[in-house]
Amino acid sequence: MTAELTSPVRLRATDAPDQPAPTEELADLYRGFEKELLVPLWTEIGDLMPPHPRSKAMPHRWEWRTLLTLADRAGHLVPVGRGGERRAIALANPSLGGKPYASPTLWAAIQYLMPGEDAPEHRHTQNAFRFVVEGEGVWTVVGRDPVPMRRGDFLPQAGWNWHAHHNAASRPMAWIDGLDIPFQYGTEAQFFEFGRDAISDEERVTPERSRSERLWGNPGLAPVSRLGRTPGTPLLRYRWEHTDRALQDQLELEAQGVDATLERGHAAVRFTNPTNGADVLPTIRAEFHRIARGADTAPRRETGSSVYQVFDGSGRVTVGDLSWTVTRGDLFVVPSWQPLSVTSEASASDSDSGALDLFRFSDAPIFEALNLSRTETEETH
Ligand code: 1HN
Repeated sequence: MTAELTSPVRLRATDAPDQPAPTEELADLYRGFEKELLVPLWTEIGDLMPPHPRSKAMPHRWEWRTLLTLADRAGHLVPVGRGGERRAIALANPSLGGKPYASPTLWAAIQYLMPGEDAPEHRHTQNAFRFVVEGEGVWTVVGRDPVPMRRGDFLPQAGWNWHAHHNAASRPMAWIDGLDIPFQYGTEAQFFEFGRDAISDEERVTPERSRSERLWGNPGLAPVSRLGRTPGTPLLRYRWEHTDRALQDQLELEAQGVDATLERGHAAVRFTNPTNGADVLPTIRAEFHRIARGADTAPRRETGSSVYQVFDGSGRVTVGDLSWTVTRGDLFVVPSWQPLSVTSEASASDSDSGALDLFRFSDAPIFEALNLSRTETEETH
């Protein structure tokens, strides 16, 4: 607590109604508050109870090409191993004081693994996922189950699961990691443990399907003996071929006019836990959005923050007062209650469909669980 916060100067600067004229007696009262580590509400209420969310984070975009170049340099200069654990380079929101936080609740990083490299085994209470924009050849070993990672795959991993990564390919590989690190930092309830220094030979194979996929990856079917046992999703890999087909099917159904609930030119799917249809992780929601060529989305804002990555295509994104063109791999953050709108603008280098494909993750499960979830859409369509 600083003197500034409790001094009469600060009080006079506020709009607090019906304040007495400053006197020596009043100044003495405020010195008394400060000495006893007390803060009167009437000097603070505007900041403590704003009329609507005012995020400390700001909208920002990071260009994938720049991240990839720096990650590759790190790959050649900085080893990965015990202690540092991961060659992960976090997005630091420009208004969060240099902390490695994309938003007040979410961590997002590019992770880079050189050919033949291992990232050692550990576990932590933080919930995590990987999303792959390019490359293949890495598998992640979660609870001794080797899970291949390929472009477009989404790999959630609930807290307290052992995990390590290995790059079996002849080329470096990059992907993004999302974790609830900033949120858990605030809870002061985190735990972390080192695992084995090396994974076993049996884990150094790349099966076409992981054990997790064989148990949980058959649509609409759950192994009876395993129901109701995991806090997050037991399915460790959501394959691109399924996501892509679901999006394509939605867009086609909408274009055919046979389903009036679908949004025009905008397909959206949520990654869900096959045991209960809930979010994949207790604190993180993950979705995939496809905006058809030339389509746009109405400005929309919600409580809680999101990070997006462009998977394919190009477009224009507006968040609050800021606007950027985005292309494959670029990441941007949408702070709480800042309106977001997106326009798909195909460029010559984009894939045939000209659609803008966006991977999104957010802290929505936290806000929904606490009854703090609110959404507003500007109806311009
Ligand atoms: C972690 O375990 C991973 O397993 C990525 O790939 C990023 C950031 C902080 C702490 C642990 C991973 C992480 C992390």
